Amino acid sequence: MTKLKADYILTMDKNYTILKNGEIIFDEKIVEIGKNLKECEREIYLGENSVVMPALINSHIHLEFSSNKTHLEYGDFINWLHSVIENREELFISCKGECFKKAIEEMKKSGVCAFGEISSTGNDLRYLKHSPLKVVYFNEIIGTTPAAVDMLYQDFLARVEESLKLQNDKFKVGISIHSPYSVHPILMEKAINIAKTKNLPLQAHFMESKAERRWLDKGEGEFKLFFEKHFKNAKPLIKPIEFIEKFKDTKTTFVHCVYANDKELQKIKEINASIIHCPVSNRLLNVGLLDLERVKNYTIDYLVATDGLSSNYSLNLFKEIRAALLMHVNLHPKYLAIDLLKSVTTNAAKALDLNNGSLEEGKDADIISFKLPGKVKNLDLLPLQIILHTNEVQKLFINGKET
Ligand code: MCF
Ligand code: FE
Repeated sequence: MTKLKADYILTMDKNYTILKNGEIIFDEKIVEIGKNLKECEREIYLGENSVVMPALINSHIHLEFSSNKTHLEYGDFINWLHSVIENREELFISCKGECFKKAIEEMKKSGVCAFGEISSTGNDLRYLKHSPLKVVYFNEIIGTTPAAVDMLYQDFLARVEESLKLQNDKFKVGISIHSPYSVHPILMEKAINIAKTKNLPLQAHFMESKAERRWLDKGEGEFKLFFEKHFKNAKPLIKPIEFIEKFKDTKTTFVHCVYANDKELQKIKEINASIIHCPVSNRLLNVGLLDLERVKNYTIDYLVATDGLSSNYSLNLFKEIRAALLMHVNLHPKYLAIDLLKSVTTNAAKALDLNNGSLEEGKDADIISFKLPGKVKNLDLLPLQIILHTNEVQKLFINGKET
């Protein structure tokens, strides 16, 4: 049993309780949280201006692309996509053990205890077997060519089965349907059926760019040229609203949604899905900024994530939420900061079905601590100060073990 004492404890519980001079006792799970608790054999005071809060969850990344630094083209979504297709193999080959390790290490330093990995090859599985962080491993299905459907499905099935062998309390399996423009409806149907029978969470990129909107609505624009160049297949295969409907009765997160319209947001709400917002990725691919106010008006939960190093310069989740704080200039920083902390803790835990994200009795002891550079007199501003001043954490506990 360990007891941590900190100047500020941000519980992220339903009442959003902040404890000044608080204490938390835990083993693998959180046992008690409050003030002046019973004595423990191991007690640590974390020092002046110390903060304890739930460890963070990065709900959407692509580790396979972690060797990218300067290869991919930023500034235009379609050009980026062309550059992904051109560089994909080379980037995959150059990301082996050390590369995965570095990527995970960066997340870990920023206080991440769990991440949602989108894997299109299964290359990362061998390494993730020994990941120090919790993993939700989304096997990606992608491909529109009818003649390749069987082959793609067999490859996908084999990856799903390999990953299922690793399932344990730190490794969960999920399925990713890449997007409505890139997956053949037959493949989509089959993959979603597997998710339903095995009760696996789903994730899908959705309405990321204006080009995607135009292609799926009208079969026109830059995507038409893209498909003609790469696949000789120039018809959109599904209406966006039907795409969302296919995820009914599943646990799904839709990534990006920058160009989702009112009907689609309504549908996302109806099927109880959440949205993953990747502001830096959206900025670098120059697709625009998700309207968070609108998402909130539909009472849809949103999660913030980094996306992969394929469309970001860093996997540091504190940097990502700071970017979000600075980008959403129409929202009040004090209230946005609270929502952003929720987006990487409670909302993410709920969407990925993890037993963490808040400091409450019975939750997994996934906890971080760090120090602020000074006192915070007005506790309403604590979330904002945390986001402004934190890059790396001092301690990270996963299931109660310091990692
Ligand atoms: O989220 C970003 C941008 N949108 C779509 N896909 C990806 C992102 N980062 C990596 N990807 C992957 C995706 O999973 O790139 C490939 C897929 O395997 C692109 S599709 C030709
Ligand atoms: Fe992505």
